[in-house]
Amino acid sequence: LKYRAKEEVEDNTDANMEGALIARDRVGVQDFVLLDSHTSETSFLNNLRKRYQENLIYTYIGTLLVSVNPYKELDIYTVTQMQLYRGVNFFELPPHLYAIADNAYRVMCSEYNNHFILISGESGAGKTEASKKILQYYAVTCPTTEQLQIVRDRLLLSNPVLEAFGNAKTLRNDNSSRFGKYMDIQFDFKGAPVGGHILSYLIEKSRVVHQNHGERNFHIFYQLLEGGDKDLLCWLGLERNPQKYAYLIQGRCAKVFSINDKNDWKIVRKAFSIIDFTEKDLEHLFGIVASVLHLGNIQFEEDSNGHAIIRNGTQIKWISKVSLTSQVLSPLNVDLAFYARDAVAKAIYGRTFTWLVNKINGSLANKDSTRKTVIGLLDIYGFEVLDTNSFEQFCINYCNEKLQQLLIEMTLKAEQEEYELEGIEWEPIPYFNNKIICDLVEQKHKGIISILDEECLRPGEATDLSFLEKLEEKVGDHAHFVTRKLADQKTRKSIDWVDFRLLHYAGEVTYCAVGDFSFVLFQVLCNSKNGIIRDCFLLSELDNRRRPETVATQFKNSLMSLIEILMSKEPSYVRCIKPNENKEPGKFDDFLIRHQVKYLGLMEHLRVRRAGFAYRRKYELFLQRYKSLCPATWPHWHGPAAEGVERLIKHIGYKPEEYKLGRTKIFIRFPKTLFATEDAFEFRKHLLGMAALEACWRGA
Ligand code: AOV
Ligand code: MG
Repeated sequence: LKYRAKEEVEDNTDANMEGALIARDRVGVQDFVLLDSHTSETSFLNNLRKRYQENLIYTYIGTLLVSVNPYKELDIYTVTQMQLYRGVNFFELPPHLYAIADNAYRVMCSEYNNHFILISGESGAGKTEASKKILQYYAVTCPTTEQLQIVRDRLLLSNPVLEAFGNAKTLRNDNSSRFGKYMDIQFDFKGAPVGGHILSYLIEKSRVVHQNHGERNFHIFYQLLEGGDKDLLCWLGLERNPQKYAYLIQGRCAKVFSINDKNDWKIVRKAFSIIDFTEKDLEHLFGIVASVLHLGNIQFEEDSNGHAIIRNGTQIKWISKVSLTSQVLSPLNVDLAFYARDAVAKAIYGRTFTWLVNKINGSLANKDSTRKTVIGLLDIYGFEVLDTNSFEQFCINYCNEKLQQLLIEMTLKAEQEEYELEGIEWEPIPYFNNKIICDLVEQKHKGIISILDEECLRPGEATDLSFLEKLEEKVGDHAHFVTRKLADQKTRKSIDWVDFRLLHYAGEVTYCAVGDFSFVLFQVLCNSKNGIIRDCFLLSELDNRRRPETVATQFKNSLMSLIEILMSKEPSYVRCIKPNENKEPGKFDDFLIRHQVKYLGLMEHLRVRRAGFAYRRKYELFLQRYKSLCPATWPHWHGPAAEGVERLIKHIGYKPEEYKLGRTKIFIRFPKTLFATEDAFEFRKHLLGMAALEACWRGA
């Protein structure tokens, strides 16, 4: 019964074929590979829509999972459901995140290798929810001991803390991730989660000082004001009303219907205590949050010399009390003073976030040196287009571009190259390769980031306009790059802002860029009496500032090493789709979804899958696992592995259309074939006595 799914409709050989066909008509097929008609975009969309309307938000393309955000609570994430998916073969139950999670886990346990699950899709598509559900799945289903409970709790509770400081309401998503996150979950040889490690990517600092209409600052500010007890607020010099703070009112939506700040505050407070934050840590941390709010309320006026003076000293007093030590006396004009104020707020917040991640990592660290395997979860900020897109959107979208590239490399390209390499006959399938856009951004000397770096090295001489001119000169004729004509530039009022436009894989975005951080202010922060701030602004950094890496280059490098981390692991993919622009349950916006299906390359993926092979393994590995199924190969086969495999599959009766033999690997077309073999193996294992067999196929 465990194997019987409610919507088991793909099995045409079933006696009850008629019933299955009727069901299929209603709920569609659970794997796009099984679609009857030729693979047109329309039939793809129809299938997705049918399922969505039946609350079936998940559909496979082979082993890749497509998810459409339901925007409502579904009862498919219960513990009973989790247990249902535990240890069950991939296609025997309706598609689910749990099946992806379980599959990665089982392969990890049996092959002792590392995995990652890449969750992608545009802003609001459901990536963060998916990654949390996968983590919960492991927390509930993996074996654990009393000792390890704490690790499990910390893994789970790192989420509310990071979300409080790193997520915010945007127009596209009420809980939008404003940082990228890659989290390794470490497992011991018994498959128990024993530790974790988080890498975070560029948090959107500009949000601290500026929010667009209809957006909020990071959740933590509102949580603290709503939920913090009276004494705490009093100590921090804060008032409960968010309307009092300049950094919180620009979006004009401090209160949001879907968010319960008071309750979230409680969760975050509890999480802090479990993740091992001391009272001192928290005092400093909330001191920083408060200082940022006070900073935002500092107003400057012009004195008779044209210098900025602070209108009212109250905020400065509070800031000195809860975080900084000294005041800066620096002759700036009023505009620059405001600019410097915001720069300090952003820098403090950004670095505190990094400190927070490090602190959490400390509490997740497993010091035991025995070999561990990992499953990495990648949940980044999704592709987004805003009214004004700053440098941060440029980074976010570039990051999405890189992940799309990784996916192409690891699936479409790798798959086709492998067939060629293995000598398998194959009709090549064309696809759009976004490498050309990644190159435009990151290429040495010629890419946008290089050009930006060069301009940053000419302080005083370079302006935003000269940057734009350089772009025009170096990448002006690139197919994915557009600038306004320079003539237009002349009529623009301010040269602080420059625009250029990129044609991303997911759509067109117009960007403008600014910003830097003053040296003097850095020194003040180094001498702060707030422990966190002192840790975040190390004096030693000042010495290295002669030729600093720009933020763009740092980001580029961090992405490069992320890609390296991922490339060394076995991938699973979840592609999230956003069904409509209004966060509305049940609304399937054809136009919007068709666009995503296109740019995510889902059709190409399906074509490669349909024409291709669901499963492949090196002859040696395949033989080692299944040799007990054939008298000729059991217990030892002394000839070449390829011949052993041939004998083996003849013996168990593979039909010619079910497989192909490559140079080094066997390719199996349908998952069912493999599952039958796997079941036979399980049965055999049972007969032979498990321990002996396992020792044998591990080559012991
Ligand atoms: P994102 O991570 O992809 O956007 P989220 O995972 O935050 O998007 O999802 C956005 C919202 O959609 C959530 O807050 C939920 O209300 C709803 N939602 C998503 N998935 C589900 C689900 N499986 N069941 C019920 N509701 C769901 V961004 O971080 O903005 O790129 O930067
Ligand atoms: Mg998110």
